[in-house]
Amino acid sequence: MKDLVERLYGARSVLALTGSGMSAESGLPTFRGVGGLWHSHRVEELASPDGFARDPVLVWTWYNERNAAHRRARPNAGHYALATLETAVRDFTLATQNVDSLHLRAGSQNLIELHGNLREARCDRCGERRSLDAYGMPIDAIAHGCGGRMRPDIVWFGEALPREAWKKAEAAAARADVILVIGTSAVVYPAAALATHYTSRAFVAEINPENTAISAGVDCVLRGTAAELLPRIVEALP
Ligand code: BJW
Repeated sequence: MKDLVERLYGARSVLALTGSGMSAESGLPTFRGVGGLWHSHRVEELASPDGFARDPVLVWTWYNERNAAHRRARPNAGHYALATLETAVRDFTLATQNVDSLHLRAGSQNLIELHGNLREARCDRCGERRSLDAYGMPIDAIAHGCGGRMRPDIVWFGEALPREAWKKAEAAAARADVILVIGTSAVVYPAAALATHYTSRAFVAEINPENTAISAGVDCVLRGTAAELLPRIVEALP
């Protein structure tokens, strides 16, 4: 940890990449671990354009349940530590794969939501948007007046990430002195590439209780949880 703290102290530019493990201590499940979302649900049915075309009610029922869980959850000490770290570094970018809005609620400002969010739905034909409240998408409003269907404003498998968000994240990775990779298995691309392919100058540190696809290739591995380690790192900064 001492090495990472020194690197952070001397850094002009920092990128943090987070995944679902970031919100585990807020009570939200990860995707691939034991008890993860993909253990009880088939990915292709729920997180793909084909699955949505086949059964939009099933897909919305699942996302409405997740939306309700996100709203019940509270940001944890790790989310707050990243928001604090942002105030200590001049050029700090937080790129998250999460759609749960917990970084936003913890006060992070320069936030890129790589896989979208569950605050809005959009029509898959005309692009019209509507905000989602705690009840999510009313099932009887999925069919849109233009003939399209309202879908969650998130990125499914086979879909491109929002262009501006991706450009901004790539640029942040390319100029970063330190990249923190927190709570992600780093198997989903292109997000995982931020920790591996755009790191010409960066010291890359992983924070995760488990081994991941990138552990062997990073500069520093801290085995522990986000809510436990991130506050300690921020407190250790001079
Ligand atoms: C803790 C902890 C604690 C636990 N503290 N840590 C073959 C090779 C390479 C790529 C591909 C390929 N075949 C297909 C692809 C592309 C595909 C892909 O990457 N597939 C791989 C799985 C093989 N990617 C895509 O399709 C992407 N789009 C794309 O490539 O577009 C190309 C294109 C270009 C131009 C035009 C058209 C297309 C899109 C990917 C979208 C991913 N979507 C999902 C679901 C939607 C959002 C949602 O419903 O929430 O995003 S999938 C799911 O995985 C979700 C997550 O954001 C994402 C990442 O998962 P994450 O967060 O890493 O979770 P886990 O469970 O895997 O890991 C949790 C970690 O936390 C673990 O390591 C734990 O140990 C740790 N942990 N507790 C810290 N307390």
